[in-house]
Amino acid sequence: MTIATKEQLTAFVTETVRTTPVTDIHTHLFAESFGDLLLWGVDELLTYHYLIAETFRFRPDLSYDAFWQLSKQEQADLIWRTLFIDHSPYSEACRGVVTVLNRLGFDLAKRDLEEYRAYFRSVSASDYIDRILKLANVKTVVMTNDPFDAYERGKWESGTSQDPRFLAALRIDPLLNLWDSSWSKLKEQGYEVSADLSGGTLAEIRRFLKDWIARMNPLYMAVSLPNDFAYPEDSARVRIIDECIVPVAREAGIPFAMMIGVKRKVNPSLKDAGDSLGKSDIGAVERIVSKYQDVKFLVTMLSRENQHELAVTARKNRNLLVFGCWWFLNNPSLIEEITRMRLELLGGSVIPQHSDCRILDQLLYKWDHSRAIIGKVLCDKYSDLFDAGWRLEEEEIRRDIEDLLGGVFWKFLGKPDPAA
Ligand code: RAT
Ligand code: ZN
Repeated sequence: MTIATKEQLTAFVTETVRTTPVTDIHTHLFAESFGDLLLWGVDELLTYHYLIAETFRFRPDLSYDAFWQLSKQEQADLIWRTLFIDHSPYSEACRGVVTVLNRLGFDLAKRDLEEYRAYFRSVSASDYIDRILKLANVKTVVMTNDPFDAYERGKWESGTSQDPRFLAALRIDPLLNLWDSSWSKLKEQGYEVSADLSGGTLAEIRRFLKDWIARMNPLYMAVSLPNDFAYPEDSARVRIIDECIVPVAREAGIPFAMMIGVKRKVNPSLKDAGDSLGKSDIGAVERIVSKYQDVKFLVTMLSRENQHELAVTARKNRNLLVFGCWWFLNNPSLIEEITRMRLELLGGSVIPQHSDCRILDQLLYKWDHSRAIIGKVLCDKYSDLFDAGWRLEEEEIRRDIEDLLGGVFWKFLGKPDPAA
């Protein structure tokens, strides 16, 4: 049906963005078969590392050691009191908890953590996964799977049962960022490698990657890279990219995802909450994607300053697909600005958002909040088109939104959407 008025347009776009199921292309969630690797529930929500960093800002009296010695529930109590009772929870990470509790139907007026806890004790992981995926309207979740993590490796080796809603991504940070120590971990796994990359080391790294690709069937290989990532460069990282990652990505026909701009452990006392960001050299991205035009690259960058040049670089290289508003960018003001700019430069050839959820329940807020912004930006874009005289069919808008919330990803992979 053709949309006749702007009111109809806004209502249709908003409703379609709200109800279209999502493929969430980067999370830290796990299927139920991974056991306690899957985090969920109110204590996990409250001890999310984003909230730990915010708590310490209000508590100059609290020593890092004292905090880390508390049990999870005690940490959650302290965070709840500091960020939700002693202050109003309007930071994005805090608002997220409020959205989740609200969407689960809890009485927010009571602010009674014990009541929320009682519900989580009463529900099974399997029922809760069903409930959250349904409520969040997420059809597929891409995990982050680390073969350098002995605990997770154990899960894969014992043959995890497959839940088609959870798909793998092979994460290889230690290989590219910590070769000095990770080579010995490969050796322990039976690969004949040496620290100086001599002899058959590069071939053995390729064998390691292919073995894990065979085991996990990942949709892509991924790494987070520091803000001073350079390419080309005389380093173990770049040799491994050129001689292992790229040829294996090409052969397996899967993309290489680069998440660029992290400064790890600027405050080690904060543990996972102690990472920061820095501006990166877009030239490194430009050079690698244009050198390997037959390889697909998914790229997201962490600093706001890199966003415009990243979108322009994607205009020049169709093997580069920009994705998500990552981590410190996952805030309403920045999502809106970045999404607007990307749609203006790239049309719909972009993945506007991923959730980066570490806790299952967060799917509710990360997607609710992002959908609202994506919907708002799209309303503006279609409305500008309307003013320019273009008339849209409902079916065309539905197609565009399905693409933004997953279709673009699957087409880039060259695979059918398994949940379609
Ligand atoms: O967003 C986050 O939770 C970060 O801690 C990181 O996990 C980041 O997203 C990453 O994948 O390295
Ligand atoms: Zn992540």
